[in-house]
Amino acid sequence: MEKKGISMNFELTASMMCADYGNLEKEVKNLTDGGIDSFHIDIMDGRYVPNFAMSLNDMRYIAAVSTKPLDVHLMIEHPNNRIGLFLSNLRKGDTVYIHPEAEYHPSTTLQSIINAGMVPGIAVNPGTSVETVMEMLRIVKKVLVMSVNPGNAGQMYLPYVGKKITRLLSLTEDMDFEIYWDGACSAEKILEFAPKGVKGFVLGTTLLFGKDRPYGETIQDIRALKF
Ligand code: S6P
Ligand code: MG
Repeated sequence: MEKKGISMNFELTASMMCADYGNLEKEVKNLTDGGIDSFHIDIMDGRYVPNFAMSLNDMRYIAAVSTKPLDVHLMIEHPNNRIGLFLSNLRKGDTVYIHPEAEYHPSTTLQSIINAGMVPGIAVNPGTSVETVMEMLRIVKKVLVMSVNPGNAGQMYLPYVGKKITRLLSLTEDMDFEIYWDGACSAEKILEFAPKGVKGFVLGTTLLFGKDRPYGETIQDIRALKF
């Protein structure tokens, strides 16, 4: 049964760093046909996080072959130095998340995202407190709560993040942002957190990729979850 005021129309976004790069266009098509809502693009610079997953050209390619919105997660140092490269290759309405710790003046970067017509977001690391990002909650439309440390797919869920989600959810009553989940997303987590008000979930290796199962079936099963 749905809780009052809480919509079960949660969004599902595909973590494209987990996709098959030998068949990227087909992956985009299969996910689109399977009913995914958007494509999550994990951009890494090997400095802010100890990995290189996707980069500008990967994002550009997926933007070119997809009709669904992009959800760009910038895990790079000083995104403001290069934000124009990303914004000029996106469509209005796409989302861009920055990590506030990676920037001297994150509000300046967020303003550039807003000015370009994109949806501004912040990604909040497991070890980052709500207090640290409080003022930015007044600027952004989306908060991507990391339930794993950023850098890799296939990690374990960090249970202490649950309390932060509860705290952020209480703040949405007075502020204009939605909460999204990134990291180790399972059906159990969707069952637990969608009714509480988490608006969307990034699907990676835990639930969607590498399962030898059509994406559409998995997505259909998630949408058919009984709350
Ligand atoms: C991690 C990245 C995430 C992962 C996602 C993968 O740095 O931001 O978006 O790609 O967590 O999902 P899973 O289920 O493999 O953890
Ligand atoms: Mg991500």
